[in-house]
Amino acid sequence: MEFKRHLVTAALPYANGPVHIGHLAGCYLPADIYVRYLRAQKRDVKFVCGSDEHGVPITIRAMKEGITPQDVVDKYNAIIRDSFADMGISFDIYSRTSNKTHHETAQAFFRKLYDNGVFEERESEQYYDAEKNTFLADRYIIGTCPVCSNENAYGDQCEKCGSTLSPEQLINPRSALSSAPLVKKKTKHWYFPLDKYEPWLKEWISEGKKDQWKPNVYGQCKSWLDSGLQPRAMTRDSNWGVPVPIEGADGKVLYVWFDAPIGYISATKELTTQWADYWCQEDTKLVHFIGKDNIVFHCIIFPSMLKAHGGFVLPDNVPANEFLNIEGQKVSTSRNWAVWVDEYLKDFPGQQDVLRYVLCANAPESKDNDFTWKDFQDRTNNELVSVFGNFVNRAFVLMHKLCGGRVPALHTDVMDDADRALIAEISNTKNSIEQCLENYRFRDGLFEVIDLARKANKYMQDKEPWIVAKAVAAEPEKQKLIDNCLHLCLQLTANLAILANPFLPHTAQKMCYMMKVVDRMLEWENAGRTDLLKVSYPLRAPELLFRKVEDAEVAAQVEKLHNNLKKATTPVMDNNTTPQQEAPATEAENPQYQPQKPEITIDDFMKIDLRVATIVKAQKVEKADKLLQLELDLGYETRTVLSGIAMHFKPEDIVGKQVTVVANLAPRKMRGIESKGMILMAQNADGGLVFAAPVVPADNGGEVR
Ligand code: B3M
Ligand code: ZN
Repeated sequence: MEFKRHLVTAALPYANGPVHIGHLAGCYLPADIYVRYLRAQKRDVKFVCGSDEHGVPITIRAMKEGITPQDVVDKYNAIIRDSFADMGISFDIYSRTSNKTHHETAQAFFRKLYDNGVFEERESEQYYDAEKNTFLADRYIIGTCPVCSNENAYGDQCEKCGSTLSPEQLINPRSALSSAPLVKKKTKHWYFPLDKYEPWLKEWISEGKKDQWKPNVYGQCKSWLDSGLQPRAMTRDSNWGVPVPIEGADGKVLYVWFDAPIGYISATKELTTQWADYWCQEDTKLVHFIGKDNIVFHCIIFPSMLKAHGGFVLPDNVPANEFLNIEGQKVSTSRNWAVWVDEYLKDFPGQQDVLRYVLCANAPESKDNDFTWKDFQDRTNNELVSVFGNFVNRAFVLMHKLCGGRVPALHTDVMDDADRALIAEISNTKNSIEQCLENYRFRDGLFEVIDLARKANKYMQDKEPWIVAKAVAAEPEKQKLIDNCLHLCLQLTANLAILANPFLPHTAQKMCYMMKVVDRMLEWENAGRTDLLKVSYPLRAPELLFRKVEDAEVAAQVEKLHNNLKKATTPVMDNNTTPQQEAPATEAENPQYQPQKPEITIDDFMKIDLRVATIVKAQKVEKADKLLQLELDLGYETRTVLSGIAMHFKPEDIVGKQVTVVANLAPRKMRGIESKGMILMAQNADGGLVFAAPVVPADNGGEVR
């Protein structure tokens, strides 16, 4: 199908907290790169987003902070909106689901389904707080977890052990709002019969999208469909949300996941009177960028709603990303283990593109990935500064030094194979990047950009114009070689600006300024050309495009993360649930309990020789921040074991401690030292480690069974 226009959406963030870099990497940055690329191609595209301002997380945050839900959304909507703007996430509109247009649009949508007889009305018994006169969402019911006895488990999930719960399973359930005893009361809700849409969904997804959607997205859909869909309540008892627009529905609002995706439609309506072209014309390509926890809502529930309503396009693609972990741990907003975008921007002013670069280069496109500050530093210093920035800077400096500050001519009579190869590289790179971006492979696209800069550096290094310059006095015709080299390097620089623009828009702007060209040069069709800068055109002095990230900055950020970390306690409401990056209740975010590994037999276990040992010596390993070199007394021998615990323990503090060693582990060399075995550690919720060792002193060398 030939698409005439694109409608690109990015998940509406809950306005109950700031956005963190996991949100950016998962959804907003790839969406922005895609849209900037389409715009550069002069394709018709609208990019819509906004704050999701309803739902239980927001009311919980309000209670926690002692303010109204409206205060909460006003506060966080502003913070989120500014972070996005600062990062150069170029929405055409950033709306809010509390807007009038949205309430009207969502209500009309519901009404249409209601009038068409789509919904099933069902009565059920639900917990009710008689003192506050309100039904209680599962989150508002607290009780003792039947699994781990945590006394503050929620009605939908125990935050301590990660179990998914229902209020019925809680021992001694109580209200989070008051001390009134819980009562059960009948309530009526409207259910969307997802089961009836199952055959249609199977055809649409299993047959239509199998080869088109990313495997992680398709796989999740398939497993939902395979396990069978159930009717889902699309209304809630609450006073915060979009009121249910029918008679006899007082005190009821639309389920937040019913109204939120309709927010994409409302935002488009606010943006343009032509909104219906984007939503109702077959030749619109609708693309939803989201994080993986939103897949079912965007691939199954919302399309079924659109189908039931009729007249709307369905998503062509939903390129959801996986999660970005931070320094090896899952992001957790409740424990404050996150890198917040607004704080990054304060700590690294003017360094938006550096973060865009690192997050794209390390984007969790097909699996969860890890963000570390060390990697941030390495990528910045070794790729942006040393490769990209360095090349552009040298091209400018040499042009000023050897070519009088003007774009030198290209003398075709002395062109050689290297020159021609470089020209070919430019258009090859353009084509490759197109392939990548059309297929949502943003990391690969970015690597192509850096790779072109790398090749350009090599070209310049091989041509050595600074050496050739020494011969020009004696052989004036050699100036032609210098001219050709710098002519091509500068044209390549102009191309780099175009190709990097979707990824690094601030940098592309800076480059335009240095080259004294207007923004229009950045149009995609100009990529591949080698006549972008006119001969004899005077260029500005270079500015450094990127600066190095210092060791001290890395250390400060890592320390900040650890200082911010809150112990995983579960006092009532001390929680900021289910933002983009955190797993929803069904797939519990649960840093302290890793999923259990596949079953093994007793024979498997008996192969492992576990022994008690005492640390008799400990020292740091040079140039390895994580490793400690330990000498262990196993009774029958002393041996060296390397352990990755240097971030957690000082060598002098652990001498004399008893440990459990995997004694028959194959030896391994690290940093030139042979490690014979491994010591066992237990990991706490806050990432801290403790020795897994006998509680009372035991004999060294004793078997642990
Ligand atoms: N606000 C959930 C989330 O941020 C939700 C997305 C809505 S997209 C329509 O994870
Ligand atoms: Zn529990």
